[in-house]
Amino acid sequence: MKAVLALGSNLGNRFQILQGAVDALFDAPGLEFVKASPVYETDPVGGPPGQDAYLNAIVIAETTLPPRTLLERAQSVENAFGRVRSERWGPRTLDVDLIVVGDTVCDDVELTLPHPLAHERAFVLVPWSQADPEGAVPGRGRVADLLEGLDTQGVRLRADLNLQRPD
Ligand code: A4P
Ligand code: MG
Repeated sequence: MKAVLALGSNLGNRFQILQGAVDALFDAPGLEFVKASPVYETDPVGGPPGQDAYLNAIVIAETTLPPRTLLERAQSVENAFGRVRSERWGPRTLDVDLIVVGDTVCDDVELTLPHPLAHERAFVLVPWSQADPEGAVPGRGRVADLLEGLDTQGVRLRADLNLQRPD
């Protein structure tokens, strides 16, 4: 199955954290790296006022893992980077969200797929459209079409930062 993962960081050495997350995510069987998007600097959406800007990127992968197992992998990588869960949408060293996993549709509190807000978030859709111009959110439509209705001003390319394939 194709899996689309969204990475975000707005605390600490943000780029180093994103690259470390890419390395850690693929450091075990069941998940194969396909492509990383460019890195974007993005205005925070939601959360407390005065948060610093995020770095966001999308990673495309192939997986044989059940979505739950993939979520556990994502959460253990978050934890490894010192993620402290305090405030919803608050600042974080690392956030790893599953955006889509194949055509899985599920609606649990613990795992909602496709990600319930991905289709309206420019900080997800802009990098995703660069990594995979044919990408689509099951039930919502093509990424390129979803982007048409969105304000993308708060999402700025950081051409100086490029994620490398996992080591
Ligand atoms: N969960 C359910 N579905 C999923 C999924 N598809 N992927 C559950 C990942 N997790 C999922 O998430 C809370 C719970 O969601 C988890 O326990 C998991 O079981 P969390 O990461 O602990 O908390 P959170 O991230 O603070 O809350 P939430 O609602 O997940 O927020 P989001 O949607 O992750 O948004 N602005 C910019 N510019 N860039 C960002 O990256 N990120 C957020 C966080 C807000 N604003 C942002 C950005
Ligand atoms: Mg999250």
